[in-house]
Amino acid sequence: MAAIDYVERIPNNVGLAENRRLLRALEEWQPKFLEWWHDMGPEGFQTKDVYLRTATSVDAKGWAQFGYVRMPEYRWGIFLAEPEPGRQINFGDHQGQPAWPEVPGEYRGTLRRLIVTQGDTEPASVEQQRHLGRTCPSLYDLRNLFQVNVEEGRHLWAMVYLLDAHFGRDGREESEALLQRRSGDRDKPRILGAFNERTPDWLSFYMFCFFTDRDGKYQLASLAESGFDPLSRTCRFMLTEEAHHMFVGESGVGRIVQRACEVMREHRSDDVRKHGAIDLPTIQKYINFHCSVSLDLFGSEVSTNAANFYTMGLKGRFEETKKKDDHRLKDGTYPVTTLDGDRIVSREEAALVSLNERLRDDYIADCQRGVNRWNEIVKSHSIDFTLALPHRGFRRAIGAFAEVKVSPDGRIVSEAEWDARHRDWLPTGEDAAYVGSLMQPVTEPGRMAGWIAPPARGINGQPGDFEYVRLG
Ligand code: BYC
Repeated sequence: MAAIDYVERIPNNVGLAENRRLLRALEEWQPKFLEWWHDMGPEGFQTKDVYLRTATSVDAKGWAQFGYVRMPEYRWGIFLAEPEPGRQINFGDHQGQPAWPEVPGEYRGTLRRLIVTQGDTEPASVEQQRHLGRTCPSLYDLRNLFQVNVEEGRHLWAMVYLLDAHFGRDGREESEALLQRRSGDRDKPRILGAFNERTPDWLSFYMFCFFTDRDGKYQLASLAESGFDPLSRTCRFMLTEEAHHMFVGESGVGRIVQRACEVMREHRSDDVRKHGAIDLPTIQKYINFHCSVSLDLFGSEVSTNAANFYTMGLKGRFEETKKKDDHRLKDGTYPVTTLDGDRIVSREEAALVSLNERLRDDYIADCQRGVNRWNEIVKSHSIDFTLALPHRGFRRAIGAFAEVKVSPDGRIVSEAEWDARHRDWLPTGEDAAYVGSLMQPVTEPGRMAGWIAPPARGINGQPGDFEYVRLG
């Protein structure tokens, strides 16, 4: 079962050849996907050979194979994690019942909405990043960008498979619509806020991979708990790919921090812009922006949607089965950070409606671990500066804090103070212009732009001057 059928036009481990109706639906969708990829995928590199990994099996040993591929020829396909024999629904009203191989009729609309919301983010991120190739800091980074892009494309395939296989005509219509919305388009935007923001430079790209892909990790992990077994198995395999995207983000920002510190030490000055590096206060502003946008992706602190997803058995908690409670949550409470008039307070709310906040807490703790590792880099250069996550209420557009202005250190501030200070907290036009001015392509094997340190090691053990993308 784990082996992937590469003879078929659509590689898969779901026995697609035996399901003619589904095969036809996906074969009809495939050229539309390729058309979208040509129009909205990475600009300017479609005919180049890129050193990519491709999934070859879903088991832990050796699911990936590395080799040169032209992106439009990447073997996008459908890969589900191995079924767990006798898997049960582990939470909510259906706890203890066998996991569903098919969509339960009464939850059809809700489940479809969740899958569409998840699916919509995948092509959106490719659209957001499509122009970055032209300004890559190295071939290593260019290759990582494209690896992320093709895998987001595959994640779209994963959701389209679920829609086409389990939701009939509605599902096929949704699959088409996923290719029609466009990131940032006023008339047909992507569904969630963060996916309509711009990713104008590589600092933003790494921040996006660190913060926004990490929301992907937590949402996918919650959906991997789903009682709808095909969704669970799909998300479990997607999570293995997501880990690399977060690595690209954390190591990318870490290398920029490293370069800033090296330049500070070398020139005994904080003014690293003079020497073509990105200063730590600017990096902090980008953290503030990308963290706040990504915190919105968890939805409102108190949410009946989230309670319903859980009670219905559709979306669990992060590491649901490791938690030691009744997995129904009808009685418990959970501390939620929220507003009480003009004060920020922690209030016990019913556990069921607090599930978005609980997931956000798990996410913030994970982000903090990454920020700590960046601070280790700063400390190792004996520099007195600490990067920090902004307060969860900072610059929020969704949930209780959308009504007020909160400073990064967690004070409710007046409009006047916000107006006076927001330039210290968020990237200004001037900051973006400076970062933009550094975005000059470096494409010689082994060379690196001056604002970022080289990676600790190559991809798949390759040497520093490896030609990750053949541009010739
Ligand atoms: N922007 O009760 P509420 C990834 C809507 S990232 C716009 O507050 P709920 C990836 C919400 O839809 C992971 N709208 O929240 C990363 C609802 O609308 P309706 C993506 C928003 O429903 C990088 C209304 O507000 N996966 O994979 O409990 C690269 C009230 O909702 C936003 C998922 O999100 C927002 N930020 O939770 C590539 C998983 N937030 O229904 C990929 C699936 C809320 O009233 N989605 N709204 O019209 C979900 O689980 C939930 O939809 C959410 C929202 C967690 C997003």
